[in-house]
Amino acid sequence: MTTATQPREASEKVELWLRMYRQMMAIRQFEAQVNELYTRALMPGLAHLYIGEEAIAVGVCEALERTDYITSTHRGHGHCLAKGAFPDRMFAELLGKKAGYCKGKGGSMHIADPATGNLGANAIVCGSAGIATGAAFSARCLGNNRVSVCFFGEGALGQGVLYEEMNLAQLFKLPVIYVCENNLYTEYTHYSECTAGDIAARATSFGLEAATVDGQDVLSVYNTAKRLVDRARRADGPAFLLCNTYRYHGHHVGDINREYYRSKQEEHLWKTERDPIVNFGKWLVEQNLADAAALARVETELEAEMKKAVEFAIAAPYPSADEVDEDVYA
Ligand SMILES: Cc1ncc(C[n+]2csc(CCOP(=O)(O)OP(=O)(O)O)c2C)c(N)n1
Repeated sequence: MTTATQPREASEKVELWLRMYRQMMAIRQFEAQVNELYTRALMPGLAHLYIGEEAIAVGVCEALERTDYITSTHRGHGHCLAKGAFPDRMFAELLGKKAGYCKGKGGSMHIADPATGNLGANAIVCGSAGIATGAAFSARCLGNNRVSVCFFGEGALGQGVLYEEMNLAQLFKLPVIYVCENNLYTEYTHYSECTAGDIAARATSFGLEAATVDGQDVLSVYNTAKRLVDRARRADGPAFLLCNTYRYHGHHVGDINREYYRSKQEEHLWKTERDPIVNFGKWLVEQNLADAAALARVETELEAEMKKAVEFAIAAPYPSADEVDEDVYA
């Protein structure tokens, strides 16, 4: 038996899937421009590109409300965009301009956007586990029903604070999800050389609900994240989501000779067979939900949008020297 709500639910799902495709492409095009800015020596410092990992930020953030919290990492542009930040203000931040999210004083690794619940990227590996858990604790105390997500790379598994936080979260049944993005390499070291045992079992040993997903499959990330977020919101406790993925570029934009720690064949395989955007696009076409030309248009539109955002940032003014000690707390 069909009901009147079924067509609406189906169309909402399609809308969600097309939005997820677009959002993944937006991150990819944003990051392509970051690489370009670095290569043209227009950006001070370095950046850590998220290309290849887009399905995780998008799948997880689509399972959240705008008012929910996230904390992010040094590889944080994707999380920030997926939670709803504006690309022009992000580029401005990367270029040290006053229009940036942190008035140009944070740069690539420290963008925060409270309006979208983004409590900030963090250059310290695992540096935001306490912040995300604290945000979940505040949500519990305030009774505002918000959920908190802590994104981190598998390198953070070597930091003791993660285990202190998971212990606390489980004891207090806090609404927090720890999302581990295992892109195989902690800087230039394969994770298997510095990570013993079963990763998800570390979380289950504290009693957290744990799940492992293919981080290149946005639907799998979204569906699992949604289940974990919903149960956290019901006060059923914290969770750990392990997403297996791959970064296409180097550890940072300057890491261009990667053959001493990973092979070209490995990179080629992930890029050609496991690409989250290409594969999701193929699926949308197979399901007759989009045609290839429409998806190509999405790419062109977003490329133009990101270039425009870069132009805004390049033209934007720097903060004046007499603002140097404003908004500085340490
Ligand atoms: C506490 C701390 N130790 C070391 C570093 C230097 N460092 C920066 S990024 C990084 C590797 C992080 O790897 P991972 O957590 O797997 O994230 P990925 O870069 O793969 O996204 C390291 C060791 C740091 N920033 N903070």
